[in-house]
Amino acid sequence: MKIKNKIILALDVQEKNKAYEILDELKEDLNTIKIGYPLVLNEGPEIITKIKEKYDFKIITDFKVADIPATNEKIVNTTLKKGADAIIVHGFTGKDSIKACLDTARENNKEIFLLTEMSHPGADLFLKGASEKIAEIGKELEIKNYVAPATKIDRLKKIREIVGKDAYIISPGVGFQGGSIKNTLKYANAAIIGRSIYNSNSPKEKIHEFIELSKN
Ligand code: OMP
Repeated sequence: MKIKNKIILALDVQEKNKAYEILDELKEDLNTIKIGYPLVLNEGPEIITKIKEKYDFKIITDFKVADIPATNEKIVNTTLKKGADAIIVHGFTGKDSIKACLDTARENNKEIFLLTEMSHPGADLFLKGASEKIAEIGKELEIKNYVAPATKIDRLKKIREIVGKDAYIISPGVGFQGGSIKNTLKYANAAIIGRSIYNSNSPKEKIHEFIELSKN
């Protein structure tokens, strides 16, 4: 997955017209977007197919899949068949649940992103201890793609060390949650950015600011 400008837009708006407005504005600056519950629960899962047909974006669906293997398989299969290119999967549920997602994605010729550690402060209570183990399971299963936090650079660095230089890490928490794009891109391949862009008066200017900041 080659991510243009190393930025993935987290399109957490809820109305499809708002989503289209932002995508129209940013279609030259991006080639990858992330959509999840906020938009899909409001507009229905067909929104994945509609965006895929209307635009040229790679779509990562953020459903943070976290169930038993049999249920995970159904969630991943349905999502990918709607047109998503990849799906984000929680790691804390363990190896069998992760593997069910990975196998289903492979059957569809698509990908999973394994979420190792979360970006918000509350995640430290449980996920801090687990994230290294989750990354190790990912490595064991030969998972290529990971999600790790831009708000906790030491943790992002540690996860990069475990998954290795060839793994693909995308990192949320830049901007609104306080993470810096420049520091994040030292260890991650791309930054996931939502509110700072879609809530801005000029999403286009904002994204160009991030692109500049990532270089300087
Ligand atoms: P902003 O904080 O608005 O830039 O959005 C960040 C996006 O990344 C949202 O869609 C979150 O749901 C998502 N996210 C996190 O913020 N933290 C995580 O640890 C994991 C994710 C994610 O899996 O994408």
